[in-house]
Amino acid sequence: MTNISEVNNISSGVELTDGFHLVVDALKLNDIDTIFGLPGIPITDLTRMAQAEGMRVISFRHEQNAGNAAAIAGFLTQKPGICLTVSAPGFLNGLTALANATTNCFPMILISGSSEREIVDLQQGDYEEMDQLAIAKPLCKAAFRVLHAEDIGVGVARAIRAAVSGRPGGVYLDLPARLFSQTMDAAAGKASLIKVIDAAPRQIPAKDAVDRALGILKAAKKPLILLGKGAAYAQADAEITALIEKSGIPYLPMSMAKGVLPDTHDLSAAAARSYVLAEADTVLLIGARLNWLLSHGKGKTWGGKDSKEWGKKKFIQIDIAATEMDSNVAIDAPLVGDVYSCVQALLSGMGAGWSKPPADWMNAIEERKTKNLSKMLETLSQNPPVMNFHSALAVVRDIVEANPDAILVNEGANALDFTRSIVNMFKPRKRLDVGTWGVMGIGMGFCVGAAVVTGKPVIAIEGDSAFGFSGMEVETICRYNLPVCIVIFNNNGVYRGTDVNPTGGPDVAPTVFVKGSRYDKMMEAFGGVGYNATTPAELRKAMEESIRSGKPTLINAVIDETAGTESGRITSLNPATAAIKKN
Ligand code: OXT
Ligand code: ADP
Ligand code: MG
Repeated sequence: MTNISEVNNISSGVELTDGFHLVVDALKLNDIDTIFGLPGIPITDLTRMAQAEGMRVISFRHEQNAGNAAAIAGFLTQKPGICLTVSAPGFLNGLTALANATTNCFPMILISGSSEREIVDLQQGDYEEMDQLAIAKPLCKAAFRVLHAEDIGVGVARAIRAAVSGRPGGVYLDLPARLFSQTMDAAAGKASLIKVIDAAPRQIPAKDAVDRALGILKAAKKPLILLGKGAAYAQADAEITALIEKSGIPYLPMSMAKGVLPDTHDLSAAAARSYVLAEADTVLLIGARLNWLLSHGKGKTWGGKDSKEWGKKKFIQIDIAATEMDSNVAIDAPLVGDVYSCVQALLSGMGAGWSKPPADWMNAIEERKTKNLSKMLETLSQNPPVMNFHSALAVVRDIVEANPDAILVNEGANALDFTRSIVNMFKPRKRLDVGTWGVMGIGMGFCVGAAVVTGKPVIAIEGDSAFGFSGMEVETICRYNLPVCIVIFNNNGVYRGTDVNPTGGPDVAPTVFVKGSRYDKMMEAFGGVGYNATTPAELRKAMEESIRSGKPTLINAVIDETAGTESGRITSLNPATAAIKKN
């Protein structure tokens, strides 16, 4: 490790600091106390020094998982999560997480060591040479490079502000190897650091925009509120609850907004999703985008006669990004500002005499809900001879209800979609999943990030394919002794385990894995607890024991390999299925 006191000895009485220390000091000054990363040239000493200076340094087996941990830490805390990687290959491994964070509006900073500019720019072949700044730029909100120790404070401050202000997202900070060993006068170094004041300033909506939104909402006969993960991120839980309860408007939570209000709330229309989307005449979007997950705000999902029709509904949209407005359909009342301020403004503008939505709208929703909920209860009460998604999730649903503070991480296709609709969430920011891209591989990174920054138990419901993308991090989970209970829905493959090679050749079908795999043994290899569960009763016992003990646990839940459908609930996006539907 570089020793600053050695430098100081030679330097005739002037106390010096160096790039390593300035980076750590700049982060600490801004209350950033955790780094998720993977050591190596040129940042190994940075990880050591950060730990020596009291920061938590969580070391991973692959940078993508460290990046995902940082991203979800950002989502949960509103502080940018830090991912630290080595140059070129480590940087590239972290880039998927950086791009995913940006897409999902999670604040994170990918800090990467890099090779020397002079050699990179002349392409002279440095160790792990790559023009990282140029590569990162299109994949994040902002990218900065620091060349001089005295600029580290500015670089870190700009990265923090860029990550959390406005629409949150990923930021890249490029630190060439030579920067770390640069020295400067310690007092001047300290004075060069910046404590960022009000990193994410409130953005108050204009009064005329609020009045316009209220006018439209008041005239609605069939209003609906849609909560997205921007609403969850905003930590405006009490204000959103007050708005929904005061207005009496039914709401739909997007996947990661489940739990902003408890899923069992009377005004939740989740169990009548198709009905309310098609029938509502006015929709208030709060921190949700009209992207593919909402069929772009048009077509049959929204009551249109074909896939193109739009314009039948009035949209009010709360979003911090003005450019989000009209991205898919016309927004009748854009409300640009932060969720907290916009919801507060609506609430105070509503006054005392706000009338609740017409009874026939509420009754029609209630009727659909009751029908769907009782259908669901009936399905969940069945106990088929081979455990399937439903009989396993009936157990998970009970365990999550009994442990409302636990965080649920979820990925897969069927394992994702069934969990989303079956498992109720009771508190905000407790459901973390594949997000806007539907990306596999967030699983173990999210588990580690969530456990580390919240200290709460984590339950991960993982498809067997999904788990494979980040599975090696079970060692990380064991190493830090995190209270993570991973349940693998093992149906022997991607979507199902039943596909066959049509040629009869020796290779199995592309979607099929080794049958009867025992993922629980992976956890045991690192000192964690493994279970193999073939019945709901075994699954329940294992999950209860895991939550009780808080020990790293992996439960291999054996699921009927015929039970899944192609791509889960998004079969229609498969090009072949889409072509069949079209013809
Ligand atoms: O109203 P209707 O009647 O329609 O009913 C709805 C609700 O009203 C009702 N509902 C309820 N009923 C009763 N009670 C309650 N509480 C209740 N709540 C709701 O239920 C229905 C459905 O409600 P839902 O779910 O809200 O609505 P819907 O219509 O599904 O919503 C639409 C969407 C689009 C919002 C929703 O479907 C959604 O969020 N989808 C996300 C889908 C997604 O992102 N999927 C992941 C990607 S799939 C694929 O890409 C995969 N890959 C490729 C790959 C990826 N992704 N990434 C990378 C890096 N590489 C490759 C791979 C490899 S998945 C995958 C692995 C799959 O295999 P696994 O082994 O991991 O998983 P298994 O499939 O389990 O084997
Ligand atoms: P979902 O997938 O749940 O629908 P999206 O990720 O598509 O959610 O949308 C989240 C939206 O929330 C983004 O458009 C983002 O700009 C917005 N957003 C994020 N944080 C805030 C905030 N504090 N205030 C207002 N809007 C926000
Ligand atoms: Mg599977």
